[in-house]
Amino acid sequence: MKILLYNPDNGVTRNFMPHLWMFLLQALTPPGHEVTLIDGNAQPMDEACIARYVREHKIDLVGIGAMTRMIAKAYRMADAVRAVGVKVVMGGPHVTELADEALGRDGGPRHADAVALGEADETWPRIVEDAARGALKDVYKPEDDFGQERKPSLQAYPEIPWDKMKLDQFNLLPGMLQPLLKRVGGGWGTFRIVPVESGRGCPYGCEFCTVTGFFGDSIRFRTNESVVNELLLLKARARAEGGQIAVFFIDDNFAINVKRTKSLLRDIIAANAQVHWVAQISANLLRDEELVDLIAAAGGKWIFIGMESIDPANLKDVNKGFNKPGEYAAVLDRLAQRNVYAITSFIFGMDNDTVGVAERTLKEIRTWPPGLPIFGLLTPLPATPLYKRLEAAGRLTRPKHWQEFIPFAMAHTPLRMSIVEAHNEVRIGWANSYSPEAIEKAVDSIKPLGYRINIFIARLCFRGIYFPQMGRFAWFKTIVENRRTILKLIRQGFGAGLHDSAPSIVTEPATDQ
Ligand code: B12
Ligand code: SF4
Repeated sequence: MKILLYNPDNGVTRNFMPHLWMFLLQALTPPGHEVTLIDGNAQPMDEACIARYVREHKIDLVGIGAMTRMIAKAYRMADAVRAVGVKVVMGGPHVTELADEALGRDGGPRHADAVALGEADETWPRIVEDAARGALKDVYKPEDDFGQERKPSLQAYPEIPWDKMKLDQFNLLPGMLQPLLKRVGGGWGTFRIVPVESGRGCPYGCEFCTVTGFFGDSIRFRTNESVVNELLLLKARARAEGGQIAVFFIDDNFAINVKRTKSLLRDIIAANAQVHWVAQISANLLRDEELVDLIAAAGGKWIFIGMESIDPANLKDVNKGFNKPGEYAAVLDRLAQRNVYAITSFIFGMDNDTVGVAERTLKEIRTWPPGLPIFGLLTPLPATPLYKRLEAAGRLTRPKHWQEFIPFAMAHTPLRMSIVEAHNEVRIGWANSYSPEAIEKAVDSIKPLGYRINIFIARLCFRGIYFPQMGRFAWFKTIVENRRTILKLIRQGFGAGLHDSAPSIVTEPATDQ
């Protein structure tokens, strides 16, 4: 069979990173089938386009995966594929929670021929074989022989053939500059951010989060050896093509078992498998100095921290009382001392938030080392405890908000301010953190040129999460607005020599330490 795995675009940002599920399912496809991957964020497609693609390439089966926010687009694309007579299987967190919606059993139209519930590592080969025999079932569940839910062990993790895969659609650098960039520093002809997982599951059960329900509260890990080998493969590919690769460890809490994380980091260092990487780690686990030393030595550059709020009452409300706002500054300082910076994520519209929450949060942020603050709104995702609580209290204003996705819009009424006020707080957060003045201040607070460039580029990219930056004109305008900072960097670059200004992502440590 010819199989197409398709991930719809999120309609807001061009994703900076492809989705792991596609690569994983491709690697788990039984032999004898041809699998093509299309990420709508890198290759935008509409309904007519996917229908044409499927016809022209004689595709026999289409697999679509989507988060809640892209599900409306996913359904439209699935409808277009089914209209040309090709079967569609859907998977991922949204259809796992609302399988009846995808299968048209809730009174709405049917969008998928089959739905894969939960983790599909073990069910995917069965789905492919059933589809090849023309015997696709409606629902595939990860179960053992006794009908008990079964979470795949990650001990025998498939080898994703990163060295052979076509990754052209995921190069983040503009095509016309590639020949020139190939010769800069350690080679910048390509730059890709690749998702790698080292484990799954999180026991913390925060009220708004899908993860504990979906992946379970027991944590499973890959072997250190399999993770290290994957990093070595990625590193070798980047070198071979005169480019750079950075890794996003997509584990929900990369240091959930500190002992195991330390052992993985030690193995990465011992194998010289360092690439620059980002990982998500909760603040409470970053108290450990030795862990932070190892993170820095193993290539960690950015840590995503779900801070959510600086108000302990809010954190308690959403079952995230293990976050202690009083220690945020110390945690960020500990990282910054090792040139590791943080992506700090905040949620506004929580039950104890009042007007002014953005300014109160920004006041704290200004006292911290520079990072990448991001601001969102409390969102009731289907099947989360938050959804159930708000539904029971009659507070959902758009109970099926995913059917008409609106970025940065609430779907319920906060308790101590209005929806419009909550939206305004988010706008204040973004506008203040990503103004040309704020970006200049963040860059100026760091000395080494490589890190200054790093934070500047990262800030420009993150700005686009809230302020649409699609298209050349939007980028041109952003660059003109930030010309003062750009000129400062250029001046420092010429002072330091061109090679010092191009830190290599593949080799460690960065050139300008
Ligand atoms: C990495 C990640 C991101 C990345 C982007 C995604 C990317 N390019 O990889 C970043 C950091 C940008 C991100 C952002 C956001 N994310 Co996110 N993210 C994740 C994370 C941590 C890992 C995803 C992953 O690769 N998992 C590992 C793979 C193997 O699992 P999987 O994708 O679920 O796939 C398995 C199954 O679902 C199934 N499957 C999936 N698709 C398909 C398709 C078919 C055909 C089949 C058969 C099976 C199948 O098989 C796979 C193997 O078992 C997950 C949490 C998690 N642990 O999954 C959250 C998660 C997906 N994100 C979530 C959310 C809410 C967001 C944001 C909306 C947060 C925000 N408020 O801004 C944004 C929006 C992103 C956007 N731009 O649209 C939610 C989604 C919940 C939901 N119901 O939709 C999750 C589950 C976390 C949570 N807190 O609940 N995210
Ligand atoms: S710590 Fe993160 S992944 Fe774990 S339940 Fe809370 S929000 Fe979800």
